[in-house]
This record gives sequence, structure tokens and C-alpha cells, in this order.
Amino acid sequence: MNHNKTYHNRQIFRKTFIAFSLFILLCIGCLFLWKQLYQQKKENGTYKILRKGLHVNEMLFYSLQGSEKLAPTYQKSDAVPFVRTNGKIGLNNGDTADWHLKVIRKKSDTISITIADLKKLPKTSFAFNFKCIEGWSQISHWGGVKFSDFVKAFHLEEEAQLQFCGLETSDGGYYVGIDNKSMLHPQTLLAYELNDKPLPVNNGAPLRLIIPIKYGVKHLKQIGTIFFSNYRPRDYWFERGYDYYCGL
Ligand SMILES: Nc1nc2c(c(=O)[nH]1)N[C@H]1C(S)=C(S)[C@@H](COP(=O)(O)O)O[C@H]1N2
Ligand SMILES: [Mo]
Repeated sequence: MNHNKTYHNRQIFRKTFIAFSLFILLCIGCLFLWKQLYQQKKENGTYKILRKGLHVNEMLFYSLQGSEKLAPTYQKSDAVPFVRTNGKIGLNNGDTADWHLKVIRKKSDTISITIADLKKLPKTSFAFNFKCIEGWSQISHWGGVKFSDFVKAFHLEEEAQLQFCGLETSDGGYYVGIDNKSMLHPQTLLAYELNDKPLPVNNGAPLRLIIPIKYGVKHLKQIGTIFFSNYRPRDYWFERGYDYYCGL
């Protein structure tokens, strides 16, 4: 009987010891992970592990909604007459006198395109709810050339097969990278009109990107250069810690 009791006590001691050791190990593990996370060098403005989260998010969204989902559009009369302006990086003080659009093709030859060239192509216009990451949104009405029509007209089909498109202001001050699936979305425009008039300087004259399936940061104003690549092009706000895709 007595013997049985010591045996029992020992069993309890053993189990407590194992449980406690596991608990300590778990604590050390957590501490280690936490240290790892915060000792990681920040890359492009944020921690790698958080980046991973954004990436998984993006892939999930792609597989759930595909790339053909249309953003809601509105009547022209729903659009605001004066569009607010936000962000003037790379706008070159509005100097657009000798502006032209430079497109870098695969074999590294470039083509130079004017607004007159773009106006010869079919025009698409619509109003949609423009959303900025800073928390405001506004229904605005834009007109221009569908990027997919532009690709056909200038025989850029092969280039558009690559994964990404890079867009930069003429001075390279603001730049974005966008996956070509999103660029070829039927609502993605190279826009030259706002409310049926040429773009005001602060809204991106003479040509800007309108891409309703993305947040405002990606709607690059005053496009100077367009190029294509299988690598993710540099991206101004990505380098400062924002999500690369900024999808809606
Ligand atoms: N060249 C350039 N394009 C830009 C920006 C900028 O600072 N420079 N800001 C972006 C951001 S954050 C937003 S919300 C929209 C705002 O467009 P809007 O000024 O026409 O409202 O432009 C985007 N395109
Ligand atoms: Mo924005």
C-alpha cells in the first residue's frame, strides 16, 4: 500500500515536471520567435513576415474573385465637378510642354507617343468610386484609352505577356509596378480627360493611369515611361512599407 503511494507520487511529480518543462520550452520558443521578428531588418519599410501576410492575402483574392470582376460604375451626374488632388510627387511643377509617352519595348527599342496619337484610338469613359488608402473616396468621371486597346494598337501583345508593367513619371520621381493581369483589366485606362476636359495639371496632365480595381496610390499621374518585365518593377509606396498590389 505504502509502496503504491510513493509510486503514485512519483508519477505525479514526473508528469508535473514534464508539463512544466514543456511550458518553459514554449516560453523560450515564443521569446525566440519574437526576437527573430523584431531583429529582422526591415525590408522596403516593413518586416518580411508581415509582407508574407500581404502576399498570401493577395493570392487568396486572386483565386477567389479572378481578375475580370468589374468595379461598380456610376452615372456621369453622380461624379463630383471638382476632383480633389492628392500627391504631387513627380509632377514636375506641371511643366508638360515637351511631354511624350515613352514605351520601352522588349527588344529595348522605345516608341514615343503623343496625346494626339492616343486620341485616334477608341475612347472609353466612365465614373467610378476612386478610393485612396488614406481613407477618402470620391466618385469621379474619367476618359481615355483602355490599356488593352493601347496594347493592341501599338503591337505590345508580346510585352503584355510578361508578368508586370512599370509606370514612371517623366522625371522618375513617382513610380509604380502593376501586374499585367490588372493592367489588361477592361476598366484600366490611360486617361487624358476628367469630366470630358483635358486633365488638370494636379490630376496628372496630360496622361494618367486609372485602374479602378486598385487603390489610388497606383493611379500614377503624368505617366512618362511605360515598360514591361517579369520582375516586380520598383514601386514608390511599396518601398515605404505599403502593400505591392493594393487591390480592392
Ligand atoms: N505622379 C504622382 N501620381 C500619383 C500620386 C503622386 O504623388 N504623384 N499620388 C497617388 C495617390 S496616393 C492618389 S490617392 C491619387 C490621387 O489622384 P488625384 O490627385 O487625381 O485625386 O494619385 C496617385 N498618383
Ligand atoms: Mo492615395
